[in-house]
Amino acid sequence: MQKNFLNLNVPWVESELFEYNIKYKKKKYLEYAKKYNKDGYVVVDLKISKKDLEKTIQDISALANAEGVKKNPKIYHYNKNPRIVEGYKKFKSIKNLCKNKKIIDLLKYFYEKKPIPINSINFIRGTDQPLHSDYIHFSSMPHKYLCAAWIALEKTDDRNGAIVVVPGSHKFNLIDYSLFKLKTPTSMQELSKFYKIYENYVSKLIKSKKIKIKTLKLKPGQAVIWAANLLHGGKKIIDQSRTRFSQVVHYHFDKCDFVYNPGFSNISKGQFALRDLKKLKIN
Ligand SMILES: O=C(O)CCC(=O)C(=O)O
Ligand SMILES: [Fe+2]
Repeated sequence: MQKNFLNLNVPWVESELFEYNIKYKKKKYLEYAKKYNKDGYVVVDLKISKKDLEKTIQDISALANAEGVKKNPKIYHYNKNPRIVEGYKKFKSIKNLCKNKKIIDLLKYFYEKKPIPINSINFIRGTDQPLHSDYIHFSSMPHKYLCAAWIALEKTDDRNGAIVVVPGSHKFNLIDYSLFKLKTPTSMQELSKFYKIYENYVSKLIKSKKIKIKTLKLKPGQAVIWAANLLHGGKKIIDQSRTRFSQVVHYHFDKCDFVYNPGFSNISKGQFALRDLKKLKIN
């Protein structure tokens, strides 16, 4: 952190002190930071070699064909395409993307804390996933110390389920289940009902605000980094024959008070289902 930096315990790049602190920051990623502050996401070129892209695709294919492959819970699958988790435990190529230097550097600059990769999800094809904010899945105290890097290993466009985002939505109010006056769920089954209520709420919010949804057409090796509360999803797949090899990594940050699972928390009652960041951390 720079001398004189007026530091509240909130992510610099999302804070009201963003403009104030600019003068104390190095110029290196300033243009990215301005875009992230305004729109809630940036696209960066990771300059991954063709060879590494191909190797990662090969490894993801091997994972998908392996027996007992670990996936996200059923409720987060919107088609039969697998969302493969923990691939970093098996393949160096996947782990390397979790720790990609450019992503880590950029996030340090944005958040003024050390980023900690906490998971990897690999995709072969699009997800058809409705708009949501990742903060409904991973939360922190202080708030908003969460972001994701979604990496295209091949081209994404209108037809193979590119990522869609709602620019500026990272500034919307934070949503948690207690706002819907729902009881704290005790099982995945209960949570899945509540999650549908949440998704329905987001869809109504989008309609009522008449806001624009932007499709991010990425080149192989480009990544989109999105902020904690940014609404995003997977565009409906048009061409079912197309693949969409990709990886998303979520990051929390070092030296927060705690991180928690908002799914099994009740924020209005001050009850937090704590997560152990040391255990989540990808070493
Ligand atoms: O890959 C997609 O289509 C969406 C993935 C996503 O939103 C996530 O895993 O947080
Ligand atoms: Fe997401």
